[in-house]
Amino acid sequence: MSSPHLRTYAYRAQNHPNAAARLLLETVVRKKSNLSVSVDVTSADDFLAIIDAVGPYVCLIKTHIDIIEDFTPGLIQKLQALSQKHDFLIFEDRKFADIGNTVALQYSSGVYKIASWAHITNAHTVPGPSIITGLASVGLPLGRGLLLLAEMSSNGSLATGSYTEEAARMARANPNFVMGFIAQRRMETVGLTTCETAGEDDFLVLAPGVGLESKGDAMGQQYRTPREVILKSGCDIIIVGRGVYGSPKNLDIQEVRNQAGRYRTAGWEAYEERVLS
Ligand code: S5P
Repeated sequence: MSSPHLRTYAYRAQNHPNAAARLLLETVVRKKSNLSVSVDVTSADDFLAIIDAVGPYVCLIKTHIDIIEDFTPGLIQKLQALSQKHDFLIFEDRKFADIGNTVALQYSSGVYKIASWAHITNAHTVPGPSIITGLASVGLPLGRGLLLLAEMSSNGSLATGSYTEEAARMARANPNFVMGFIAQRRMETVGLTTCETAGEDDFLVLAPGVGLESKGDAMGQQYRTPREVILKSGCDIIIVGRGVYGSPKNLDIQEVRNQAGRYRTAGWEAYEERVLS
């Protein structure tokens, strides 16, 4: 059997054990889009305007809900209405990083009640496997999916080597709730000993640090092109923030739409080349 990244998204959708991963892969196929836009703006109006503009081009909207200055619970209802209107899933980039009991409370409760609306969330592996147990106790009954941060796009990241390998092993031990990774490359052989071979697990790799023009920012972010990420590194979904919406101070919604279309095309062409060639 070929490595998962050489199979079509449609094939992988039919066989994935995690409900949120299946929904995501089905959405990717329906919309011919492996683009996730990361909407990192602080005003609720800008947040909704960007999502409404990019909605037709994305499979997934990534949020940092705690940066919105004028957050109200009504914002979640508007986000969900846009998710219905444009047919995309929601990924809250919460990066949980505490003991199981605490992350279960942070995921289910508080102001944001993330588990009630985010199909997907993510976690650092620093605390060890108990972070998965804690989050799964809340998310699995709701059909949610978890991504483990196995690597980061920022310069000097400590998530390398044996840390990344351990994250891969933690995922393999929890394939029902862990649907994949935030990483920069395919992960199926990472962390295997010399006598182990890759199993049938299909972990999706969602890759941030994607830009068509810029190579980075002034705070350590590093960008690669959609082609490098999808074709050369074998990741499944590109996550693009400022490459799509530019500077929130000078939002130009028509330009946001154009950029979303451009990244969608670049990501999809790279996928077709990977799978069909
Ligand atoms: O390694 C990472 C992991 C994440 S989730 N590097 C990242 O940049 N991210 C997130 O992706 C980051 O928090 C931000 O929301 C987004 C990248 O935004 P951009 O504007 O640099 O494309």
